[in-house]
Amino acid sequence: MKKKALITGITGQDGSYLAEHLLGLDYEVHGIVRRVALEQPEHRLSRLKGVLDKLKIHPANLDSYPSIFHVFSREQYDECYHLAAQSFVAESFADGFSTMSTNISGTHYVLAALRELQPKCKFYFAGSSEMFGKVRETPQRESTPFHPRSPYGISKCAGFQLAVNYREAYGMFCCNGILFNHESPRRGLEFVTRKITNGVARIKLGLASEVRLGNLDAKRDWGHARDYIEAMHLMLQQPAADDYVVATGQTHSVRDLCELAFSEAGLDYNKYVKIDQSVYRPAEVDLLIGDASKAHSVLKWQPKVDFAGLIKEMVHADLAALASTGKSEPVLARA
Ligand code: GDR
Repeated sequence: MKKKALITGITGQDGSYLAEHLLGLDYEVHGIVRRVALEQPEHRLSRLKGVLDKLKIHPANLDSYPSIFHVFSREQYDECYHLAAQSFVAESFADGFSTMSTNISGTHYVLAALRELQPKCKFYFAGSSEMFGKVRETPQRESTPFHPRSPYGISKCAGFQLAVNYREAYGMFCCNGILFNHESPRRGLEFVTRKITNGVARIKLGLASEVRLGNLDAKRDWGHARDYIEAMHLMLQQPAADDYVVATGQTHSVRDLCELAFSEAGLDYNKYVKIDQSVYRPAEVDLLIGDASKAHSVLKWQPKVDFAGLIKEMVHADLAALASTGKSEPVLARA
């Protein structure tokens, strides 16, 4: 019997890599997609284009409990990966209410429907290093206290605690991944890595003359999304449900990222990066560096791609994509 998995957020960076990974392991893969996305398949389902015909897609909306309940009432799943969220931290300052509602209630609806209809289904929640926020210790590990610095971070703390509570109160197999930043050529243009690598490609090809950024001193632990989705899957294969930090253990500043990305295209970032005060956040997470020892020892998980390899892949993917089409996706005004 094939294992059956459901992915919320299957159209995103992580969802698309996870779908490919699970198909490769001979899973039957289902995904929840908003109806609005189904109406614009070329744009919204673009990351799934290589595997779309192998997936079963269910239209549903995380803001509606009946719509989530309906999905789980139709098929039984072995595993559910809850990745769907409003995931852009800056946007959560602009509209904290929708971020809270989608991220907290959406998670609660999925857990409540699972409890009601298929309590044996294993559940993964996409927690985040943003939960550590104003860090209490460095590097951050599973036992580090949370101190979120944004509505997004607060919403992820709530989702994390919901998963823990369903595990403890109802004995459900609920795992939290505490994933540090993870990127790839499939990253949305609003996130700083892709904003920079796309900007480098645009400048190199004469389509732009600058990239406008905020805080260059912020430090992040950046890994490759394709490596991180493997850790999600491994968590659900363990004998007991638990929470795991997933990180590379290396930290770099946004400035280091600029230097590397521009030099990959033979450019000097000092000439092209402009500081834009409007991109600064009202409260910043200054330094993130993860200690993934538990994932190494229990899950036998190791990242394969380092920071330099990641940025190189992203710059060259953006150069190739822009050279072939001459145009890129629209960028959010606030990004
Ligand atoms: P982050 O990712 O907030 O860490 O959350 P993002 O790439 O948006 O920001 C990283 C850091 O770069 C600084 N920065 C800028 N950021 C953006 N987006 N645009 C800019 O122009 C810019 N200039 C400087 C930011 O201030 C910040 O310090 C990501 C998301 O994927 C979350 O959903 C996820 O949970 C965490 O990573 C782990």
